[in-house]
Amino acid sequence: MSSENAVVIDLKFERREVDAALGHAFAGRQVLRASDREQDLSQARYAVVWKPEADLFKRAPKLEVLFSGGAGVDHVLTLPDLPDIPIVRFVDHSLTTRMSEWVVLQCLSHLRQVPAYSRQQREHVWRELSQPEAKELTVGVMGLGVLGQDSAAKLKVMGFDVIGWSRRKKEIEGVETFDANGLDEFLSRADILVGLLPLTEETRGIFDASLFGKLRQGGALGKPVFINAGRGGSQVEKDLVTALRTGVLGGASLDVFEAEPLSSDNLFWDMGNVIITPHAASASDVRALFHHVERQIARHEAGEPLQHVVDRQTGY
Ligand code: NDP
Ligand code: OXD
Repeated sequence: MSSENAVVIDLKFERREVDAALGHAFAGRQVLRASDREQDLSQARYAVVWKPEADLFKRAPKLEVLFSGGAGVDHVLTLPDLPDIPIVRFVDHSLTTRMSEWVVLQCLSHLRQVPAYSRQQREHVWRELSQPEAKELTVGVMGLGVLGQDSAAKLKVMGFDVIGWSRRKKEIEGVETFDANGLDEFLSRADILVGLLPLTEETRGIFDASLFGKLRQGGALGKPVFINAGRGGSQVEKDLVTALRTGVLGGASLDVFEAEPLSSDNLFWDMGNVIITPHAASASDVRALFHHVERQIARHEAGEPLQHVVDRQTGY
């Protein structure tokens, strides 16, 4: 099989899942593993990467398209020797749906007081807590891209009042939207803030003490809740800990962290009002990822434009 159509796989995912998915993908095309240091990648045209090897681009100088193994591309854009070729991010129904499930689950968990009831269960306490309705809460979604828009739609189905914020204003039926200039007004209305932003120079550290202080106090939950599944680099964790301890925030759900994996002595683990998941809000389904890559390679080889190409200027 010619190595000129080869696709390099450099995914720091569960090996068994990658192997199983490769059994159904890239028929007629040579598949090369970057983890095999003996492998000659010099003629490969495509690479599918998640946290790739540092010298990948030196070993594979003829790449034409780089595919991110996930929706986020911060792990790619900071790579040394990154070639000037299109970077395609992963956009797929499976990824979108999983994220919306996680977002709805977290919003409902705070609405229905899951952290408090879990504590009561551990302490064998039978006490009913007050119960607002979803419609009494405004959920503010920061980032109205593929994931933010689907989450917003599904939160609305559950009855939440939903507002959204993005760099450029969006028109979304039933959702009041704000652009970059409307941030303060947007925050002042949110009882639950959901972060679904990419990590860029502009969004690094955006969730800080000043931002938490602008969220609505005294809503149906009493205190605002912060939920983040975008990137940990967007949250200032020392500010977040302080906000949770001082009651500026009533709770949080965190899937992403400044440093991952979260160290075993991190303060968040033992905060009763914080729900933690290990960067698992929406893991890439590897079979769906490879089918998406196959579709894009077919477009590229047919002379059609690639889809979901990253804008290097904005960084997402
Ligand atoms: P998109 O590129 O489709 O959407 C990004 C959104 O963020 C857009 O609405 C964009 O605004 C907005 N945005 C970007 N920068 C700014 C800014 N400076 N100010 C205001 N708004 C901004 O991305 P996706 O929805 O597909 O994914 C979002 C992120 O979710 C990923 O980048 C990744 O980091 C994270 N993710 C996390 C996962 C997990 O398991 N935890 C899984 C998958 C993704 P505009 O519309 O105006 O361009
Ligand atoms: C992604 C992720 O960006 O899983 O897809 O974080």
